[in-house]
Amino acid sequence: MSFPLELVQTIRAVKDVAVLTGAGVSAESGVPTFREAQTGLWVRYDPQELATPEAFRDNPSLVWEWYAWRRELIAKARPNPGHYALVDMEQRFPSFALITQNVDGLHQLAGSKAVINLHGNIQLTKCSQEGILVEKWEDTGVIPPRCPHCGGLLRPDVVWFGEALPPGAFNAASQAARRCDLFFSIGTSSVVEPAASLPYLALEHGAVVVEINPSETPLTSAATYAFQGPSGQVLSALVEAVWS
Ligand code: BV8
Repeated sequence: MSFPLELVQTIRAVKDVAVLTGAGVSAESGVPTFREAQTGLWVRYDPQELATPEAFRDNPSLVWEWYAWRRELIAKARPNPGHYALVDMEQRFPSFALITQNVDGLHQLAGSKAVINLHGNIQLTKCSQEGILVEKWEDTGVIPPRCPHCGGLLRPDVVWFGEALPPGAFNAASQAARRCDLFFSIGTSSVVEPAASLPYLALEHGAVVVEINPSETPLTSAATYAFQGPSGQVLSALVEAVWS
């Protein structure tokens, strides 16, 4: 795979880089994305219907089971070459921020340090009443399990549709997008707000924006460069082209 010389020179010259990743970065690790068909049991549910406070209020056991199924899938998943290319890139720039919409923890597992989790972490559980993280609870067979402190329903520590993002995370992500010289948007359908606004914030502040996705997205026409391909392959080829 070849890259425009101008882009290779830009990547070699810039000091401040920000990256936004979505579910597509974990696709080559076998983790289903949101908008591609949900496999097996979940084929009849729309993730946007399940990842909401209303779904949890109306059918807490269904939502808990959906996350248990996803946690099992993710527990078997390993980082792919795209995750490792981003670990490599993090060492190459004086300032680097990895902003992820993913809740699978694969960036951290691969060794990325400067990770901003916009939408939480599926491996963490919190009390739906107190909002505090809960590590251990009695397994009484009741689903969802209950908070050992207050008896409230336990839930995954992720941001559902209609819920606010952790303010610190989104502020840090916005700052990174404003100050960077180069912004990568990788493996995201670029439709979920406010994360989807970040590449435009970078563009407004004069950054070069590079999109990597096998398909077109609403960002594609606005991006400075758009590479259509799987992130594991494209990112590995890019690291090779710039630093080998
Ligand atoms: C909020 C965690 C306000 C849970 C997720 C305008 C402004 C603000 C809000 C809104 C707005 N308009 C609408 C809203 C509401 C809503 C929203 O954006 N709706 C959309 C559908 C229009 N936003 C929210 O509700 C957000 N909250 O704004 O709150 C507020 C403020 C104050 C007080 C109260 C409320 C919260 C959004 C977060 C929802 N949580 N996840 C969980 O995981 O279960 S969203 C989830 O979907 C992901 O985290 C991700 O963010 C999002 C999008 O998914 P992607 O990562 O892009 O994945 P997707 O499947 O869509 O696409 C995969 C892509 O990969 C594809 O493009 C594919 O081509 C590509 N691909 C495939 N293979 C590969 C690949 N790419 C590379 N390599 C490959 N091999």
